[in-house]
Amino acid sequence: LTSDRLAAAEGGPLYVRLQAMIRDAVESGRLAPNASLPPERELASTLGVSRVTVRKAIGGLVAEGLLRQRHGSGTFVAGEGKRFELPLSRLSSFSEDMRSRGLEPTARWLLRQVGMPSSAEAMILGLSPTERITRLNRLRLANGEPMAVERSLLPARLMPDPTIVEGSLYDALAAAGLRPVHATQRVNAENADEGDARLLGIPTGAAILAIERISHLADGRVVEFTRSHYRGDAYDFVAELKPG
Ligand code: 16G
Repeated sequence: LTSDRLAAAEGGPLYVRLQAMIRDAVESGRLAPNASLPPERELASTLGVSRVTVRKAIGGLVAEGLLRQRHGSGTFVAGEGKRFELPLSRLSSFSEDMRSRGLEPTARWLLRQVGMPSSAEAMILGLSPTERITRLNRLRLANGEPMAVERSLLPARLMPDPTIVEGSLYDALAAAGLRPVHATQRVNAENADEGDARLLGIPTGAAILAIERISHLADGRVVEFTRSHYRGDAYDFVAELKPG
């Protein structure tokens, strides 16, 4: 990305020419998938344009899906649209799913606390309204790339100290003898709100798959209620069907 190339870019307003230059750099492979762009300030000074122009150009390309923005780590070229296939009918964990693909699962904590449930939450977990619950909200990443935002609720009786969940919730539950053995899932399509979009590095309003899982222990007690928002551009959920 140089000022010479910017001068050579197709006419129109400056930010449009800047977009044309970046698009060309991506299409020609000079900017590879996942390559990061220089910081806004640096780009503005290299190209001799204002930061407002750079921001406007990049904002448009993020909305188009050519670039992604990751909170705190800048702007980079979107991946090559590789999609993950996940089984819809197995009681597996995010960490296991990613490891089985040779990817490193990590999490960024958004919330990890014990508190009182709303009446709806108490009902879902089958608790009395005075029983405390543990809330775990995480951004889930695979090799550093955001994949899903997960918000889990557990009875605090089963998970009194949420700080014991380091990487995998299911590993922490298994260690306490509380690995779920049965679950029901509901899947629906939604549009990412601003908060989730920022976390996932996708445009606001982009398609996401919202999955709710209620998991039970062998004795039937509910151990988790998790709402997962998966990037619609990164996931296919597949299920094996038998005649019913
Ligand atoms: C999966 C589950 C989620 C579970 C999590 C545990 C779906 C749709 N959801 O993301 O309910 O809480 O795995 O993963 O598959 P962890 O053990 O890596 O924390």
